[in-house]
Amino acid sequence: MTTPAGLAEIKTYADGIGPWKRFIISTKGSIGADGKAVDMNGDGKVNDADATSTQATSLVADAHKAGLFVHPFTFRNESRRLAADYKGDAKNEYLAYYRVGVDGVFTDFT
Ligand SMILES: [Ca+2]
Repeated sequence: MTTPAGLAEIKTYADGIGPWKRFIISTKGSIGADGKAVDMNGDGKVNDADATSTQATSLVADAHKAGLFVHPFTFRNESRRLAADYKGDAKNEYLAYYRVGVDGVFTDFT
């Protein structure tokens, strides 16, 4: 559904898409020798704060080329839900996605 052909199919019945935000900008953590995700920030928990953002995919641009709006989900103002490079500030995550060109977002923290 996220390929140009899939997006063209969606355009036959919808005006936009609401993908999981990781389809646009994902996160990447580290796996230790034990095969488990590494607690990079040493807080005793493994979550999004132990990962960093990846380069954006072409999904937003591809969707716009197909004439679709893009409103990814779900944005949260919780440090455990924010990749380390957002430095615990949800505004940095919003900015990253708006710079990629999203038209709106679904959030739990308006
Ligand atoms: Ca951690």
